[in-house]
This record gives sequence, C-alpha cells and structure tokens, in this order.
Amino acid sequence: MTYTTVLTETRERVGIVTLNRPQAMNAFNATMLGELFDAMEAFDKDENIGALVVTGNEKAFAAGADIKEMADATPFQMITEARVDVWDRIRGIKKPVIAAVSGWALGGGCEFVLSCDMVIASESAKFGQPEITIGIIPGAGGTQRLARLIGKNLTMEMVINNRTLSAAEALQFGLANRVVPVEGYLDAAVAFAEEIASRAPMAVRMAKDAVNAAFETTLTEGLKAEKRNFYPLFSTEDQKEGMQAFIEKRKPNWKGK
Ligand code: DAK
Repeated sequence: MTYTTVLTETRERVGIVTLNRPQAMNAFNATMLGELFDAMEAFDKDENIGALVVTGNEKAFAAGADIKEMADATPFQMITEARVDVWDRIRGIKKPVIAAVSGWALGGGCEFVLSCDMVIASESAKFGQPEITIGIIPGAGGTQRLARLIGKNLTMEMVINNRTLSAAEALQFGLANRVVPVEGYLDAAVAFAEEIASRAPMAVRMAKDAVNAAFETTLTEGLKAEKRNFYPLFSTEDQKEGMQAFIEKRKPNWKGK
C-alpha cells in the first residue's frame, strides 16, 4: 500500500507508522487520518506483527486536527463527514499501540496519544488541549480520557486554560510510561514495543481488552470481563507451553494459538 501522509516500516515484530506532514506540524487532515488508521489496521491484521508504534517527528508528534481544513465547517459537516467518525477506528485495534511522542502533541494529537495503550515520551514532548484558544473544546475524547487518566482538576486547567504538560509532568501524572532522551526516542519506543511483541499474542490481546474494560464499566462488570478473558486462555497452546516452559526452566516458544 502506498501512502502520501504516513510512512510505514516493520522492525522485527513491530509495525511503525510515522505521521508525515512536517510542513503542517503533522496536523491531521482527512487524508492523513484515513491513512493512519488504514496502516494501523493493516498491521493489526498481520500475524507477523505483535505491537504497533505510532510516531511523528522530533518537533511535532501532531499539532491536532487541521485547523485550515475545518475552519469553515458547519455543525452538520462536522457530524456527518467521515473525518469525524474515523477517530474511533483506534478503538478497534486489538494489538498494543505505543505512541512515541516528541515535541508537540496538541488537541487531536494529544487525544490520539490518549487513545493509545502506552506512551514513550522524549524529553521535549509537550502535551496540551489548546482548543479553547480557537473557540472550541476537545472533540476526540480529550475531556473524558484525560479526566480518567490525570484527574479532574488538572484536566480542567488543560482544557479550559490551555495548560500544557511537559514530558516530566506527563510521567508524573501517568500520561507517559517512560521519558527518554530526544536522540534515539523512536528506537527506545521500538525496543519497548519489541519486548511486548515477544509475549504470548493471545494473552496480550486478552490483557489489553480486559484493562480497557476498566474504563468502560463498573468494577463488578469489569471483573466479569476479566474472567471472560482469563478462562479461554487455558484452551490455547501458548498457555500449556508457557507453564511447561516455566516448569522446565526454559524460555517459552510462543505459537500465537
Ligand atoms: N492545523 C493546520 N496547520 C497547522 C496546525 C494545525 N493544527 N498546527 C500547525 N500548523 C501549520 C502552521 O499553520 C504553519 O503553517 P504555515 O504558516 O507555515 O503554512 C506550520 O504548521 C508551522 O506552524 P507554526 O509556524 O505555528 O510553528 P511554531 O513552531 O511557531 O508553533 C505550534 C508550533 C504547534 C505550537 C503551533 O503551530 C500551534 O499552536 N498549532 C495549533 C495547535 C492547535 O490549536 N491544535 C488544536 C487544533 S483543534 C473531533 C476530533 C478531533 C478534533 C476535534 C473534533 N471529533 C471527532 C468531533 C480535534 C481538534 C483539534 O485538534
């Protein structure tokens, strides 16, 4: 598949998608959004891939939705046009998605990061929801996912008063898993993803699904969801292999089934 606004690359069992509109600080226009999710879904279907990394460039992960593209939109267009629904496609990705963030992650860029499963931030990463400065509010989940992740008061400050978070603050408040030097930040994220991609694929898939249930429902329902994902793993060859390998004091050899 040839894309015009994203680059794709495979390293071992990791699929990398790089946002590639540097002239616009990687702002998401309709084309880039579609290509981003097409590329992610292709990696998700590829059994040689165990985890995904999405990144931008050193200066900008993504500066949000393309303001020039949406400046004249009507509410009707915002509701009906495909570019709005498309943001939800990330929820269908079954494999772990790691955001490798350097520079600006603003507006929809920050919201996309919040929709990923884990975040590796370079020391220059900056996260913010500046929509208020252009007369709107976050529309791709920022108010909800940020509030769940970092709490209400700081979310209010970010959303209402354009407070940005540094990489160190993102780590402190649980938005980033690790902060790494700018130089080599993508390699660090890929190494992190490679470790995840080397684990038992079905268990990884069930684990992601179960953790996500914690954000969708009550504790009682969430515990049921966890059980629903736990028991079937005992029908996989990888569970037998994993436990036998432990007993035999050797490394497991995963089959992905
Ligand atoms: N859109 C379009 N172009 C952008 C852009 C953006 N978001 N951000 C930057 N650019 C363009 C600039 O216009 C400039 O283009 P030229 O003038 O050279 O043609 C070029 O990128 C370089 O930007 P700057 O000259 O401004 O570079 P600086 O280093 O001075 O500043 C910056 C970098 C990232 C701090 C600044 O560019 C900036 O503040 N950008 C805008 C950030 C922002 O306001 N983002 C929020 C956008 S609103 C929804 C889903 C999603 C959304 C809404 C609804 N639904 C599903 C309902 C999302 C909304 C948003 O994200």
